[in-house]
Amino acid sequence: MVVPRPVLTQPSPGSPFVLGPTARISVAGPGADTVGRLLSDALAGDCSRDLPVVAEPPAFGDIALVIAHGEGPHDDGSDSAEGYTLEVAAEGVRIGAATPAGAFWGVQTLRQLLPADGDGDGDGLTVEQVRIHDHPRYAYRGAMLDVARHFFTPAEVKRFIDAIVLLKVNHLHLHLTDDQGWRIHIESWPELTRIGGSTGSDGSRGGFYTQDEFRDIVAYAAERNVTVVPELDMPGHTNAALASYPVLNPDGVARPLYTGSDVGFSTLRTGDAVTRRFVRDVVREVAALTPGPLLHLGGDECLSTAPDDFVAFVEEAAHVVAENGKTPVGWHEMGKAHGLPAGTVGQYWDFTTPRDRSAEYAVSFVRGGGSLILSPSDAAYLDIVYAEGDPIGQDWTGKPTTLRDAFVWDPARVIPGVGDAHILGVEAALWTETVGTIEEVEEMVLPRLAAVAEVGWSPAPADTEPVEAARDLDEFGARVARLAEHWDATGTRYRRVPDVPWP
Ligand code: TNX
Repeated sequence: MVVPRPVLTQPSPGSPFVLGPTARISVAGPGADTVGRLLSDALAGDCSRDLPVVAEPPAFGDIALVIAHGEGPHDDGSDSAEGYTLEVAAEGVRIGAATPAGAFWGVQTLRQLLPADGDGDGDGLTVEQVRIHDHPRYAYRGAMLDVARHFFTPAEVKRFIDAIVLLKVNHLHLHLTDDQGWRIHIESWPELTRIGGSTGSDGSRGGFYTQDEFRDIVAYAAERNVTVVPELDMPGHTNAALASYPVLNPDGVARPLYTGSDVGFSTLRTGDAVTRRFVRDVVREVAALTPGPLLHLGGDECLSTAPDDFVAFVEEAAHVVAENGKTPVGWHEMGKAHGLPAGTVGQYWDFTTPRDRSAEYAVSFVRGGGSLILSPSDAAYLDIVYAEGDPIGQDWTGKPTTLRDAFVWDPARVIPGVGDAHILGVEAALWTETVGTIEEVEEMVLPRLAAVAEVGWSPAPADTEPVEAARDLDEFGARVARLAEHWDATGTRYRRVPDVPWP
């Protein structure tokens, strides 16, 4: 009963494991102590238990975490760095992995196998005997949080990270800049946050991360095997920057701050020396704050930038990213440019059935030696309403996105000619024009993120199998219902969609 569904689950008969009062977490191998501490912290929230972490061999009833070369699910031919094996027997639980990441995902599986018990009485914390071998289908399973439209504090971002890791999501894409706000302090352009960070959608309070706060978020994520992908959206979606510095505007006149929800009206003054310096400075500072390999440049919906200017601008900006040691990522429109650095990653946001020229733009990243992240907006845009008439959310995709819509699709069947070899992974995106609080964030994301996470982690359906047959919504819904126990125990909000037999 795990989400995402593991590669191989072999239940066996015999007495279950009981998480008894003397249970400890026994750790061995490099990085295992950190994973052990995170498991201990998680169990405190899930079932009000406080397990000591010890660097000793396991005794009867303990949970052992073993990180060593050769551990993990190698016997099925996989060499995924994020794989793990989990064995539950009456004598104890053993999680084996070759890396801390693998062990950490094994821990998330164990959390889901243990009944969540928010009352703290600790009775009945048992797990049936089972052997699980597991590794992800894609290296990239992402969740995007738009902190530009509505700002979310570092504590709220950490709460979001806590929610996504239970689902083995390993990338947090932070959409840091947009028309409504600039959220990362840039030492060389301080007005970006002083002015551009002062408001948000619907006149919300605004805010920004200092560089120290941002580093702290990145470190919190990294400890949980989550890589932060910062996005500086340009040359469109830049009104907050244009309000902060008159020189960045095509006419040299500062724009007023913007708190509405239109897109496509703003553009940097492309081809200009000051804009060039701006791009170099902001990319350099953000790259320096980012240990991860990816830096996202946006490039979406640049309806106010002349097509040739757009291409020249994104090519130059993407090369600046590469010069700073990062792989550029762009929304699929950036595929209009054919001079991007080799290996530039594209993020596809058109529908599960491509329209217009979106597939062609996406394919151009593959031609350039890059790969794709799939975020089809009719399946993986989690700001789209769940149901007609919802007070929160957008409906521009033409119909609500149900749990079924988020679940019943396959990344390798979206863009003709683009299969798993060219797909880095999947990402669910939460835009926040209409989403103002972290509780609302969670209700928009859960349970649909569980569906996208499973699409990204669990094995591909057989080529011959229609995707509708491969993804059994009833069976998935039953597993999602178990997740709700954890969400209830940890005070995480979720939407009680109709497809799930909620507890
Ligand atoms: C599209 S598609 C956007 C965002 C909006 C979102 C609202 C894309 C890359 N950008 O600017 O917030 O729709 O659903």
